[in-house]
Amino acid sequence: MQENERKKIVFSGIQPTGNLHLGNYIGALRNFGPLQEEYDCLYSIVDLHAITVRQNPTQLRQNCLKLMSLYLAAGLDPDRSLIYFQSHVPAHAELAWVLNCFTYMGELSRMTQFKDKAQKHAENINVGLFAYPTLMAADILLYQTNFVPVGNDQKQHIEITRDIAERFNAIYGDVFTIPEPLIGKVGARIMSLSDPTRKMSKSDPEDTFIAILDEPNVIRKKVRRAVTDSEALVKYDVENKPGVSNLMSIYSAVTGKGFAEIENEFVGKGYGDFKEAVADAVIAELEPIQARYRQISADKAYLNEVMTKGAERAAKLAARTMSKVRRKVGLAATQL
Ligand code: AQP
Repeated sequence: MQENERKKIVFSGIQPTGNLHLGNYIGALRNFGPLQEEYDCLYSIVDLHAITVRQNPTQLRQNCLKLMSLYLAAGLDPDRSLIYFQSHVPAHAELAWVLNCFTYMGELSRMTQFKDKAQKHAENINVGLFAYPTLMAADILLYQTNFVPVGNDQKQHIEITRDIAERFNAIYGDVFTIPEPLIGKVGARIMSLSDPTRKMSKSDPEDTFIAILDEPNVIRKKVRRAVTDSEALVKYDVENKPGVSNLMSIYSAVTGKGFAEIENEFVGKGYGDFKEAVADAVIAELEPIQARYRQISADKAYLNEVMTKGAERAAKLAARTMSKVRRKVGLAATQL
């Protein structure tokens, strides 16, 4: 790349809503580090998104720090990537408001995540939950993002982000870069261990997911208990063997082996052997991250420094887009 050529921008975020699981790791987090080589990356702890569902305030604060420690333990380098809390850059909320005015109720009503979460939290279907995609669009568009690494479940939200940006640009000129999703081929949708037809989710009961920070013996127990079928055949067939296929996706994602190779490896062997191999591979993948996490999370001064610097740098970048947006929509500057 020419020295004067600007690197493309990558943005992604994870909600500090609980224990990060293997789905978050395989679908998103583990893809973040390698992107730092080629792109200018921003990785946010999206705490404003988290409060669309009721949170315990003390726990939310702890979860934010926990998530930042995990980002760092998974290989994010604060000298190369911008790591910050979403709520420390008020421009996210400001742009989200503007974008709300360019987004239709019908569009938001079609979002699968809204429908799922409205069902899960029927007692609290708030406006924030409904407008979640416009805040996510603001996160992405504020930084003129080119690529958004996410799991498959977020594809629809990237599509609406593109629609909103194109609509805005059609009225006001080229204000926003149109982003594209980066979705991995394997493991973009890891399913629940107890119901492999549903995605693995932080807010489901503990035994349905493997947390990144689960102890090795807990991981082994959870894999052993994962739902499979009675055929005793390791074969990738999502429709008829969703449990086995899910474990194969996990195994493939952490070992790099293809599905055919995995099927051959376990010819004539039962699910017992297969599950032990899956557990071994997952433990081997997560143990080094867990060790780094224990070190990093104990260093509060370091975490504070990363958090503060990240917010300052992100706020500067966000201010550029925000001042353009304000000018375009006709909000008066503070100096006449
Ligand atoms: N099961 C999954 N498989 C692959 N990728 C996944 N992601 C989430 N679940 C899976 C990806 O992880 C990133 C962060 O997700 P999030 O913070 O938006 O929240 P979530 O994990 O999608 O939500 P959960 O697990 O259902 O928790 P709650 O209940 O708190 O909302 C995203 O890139 C997502 O694609």
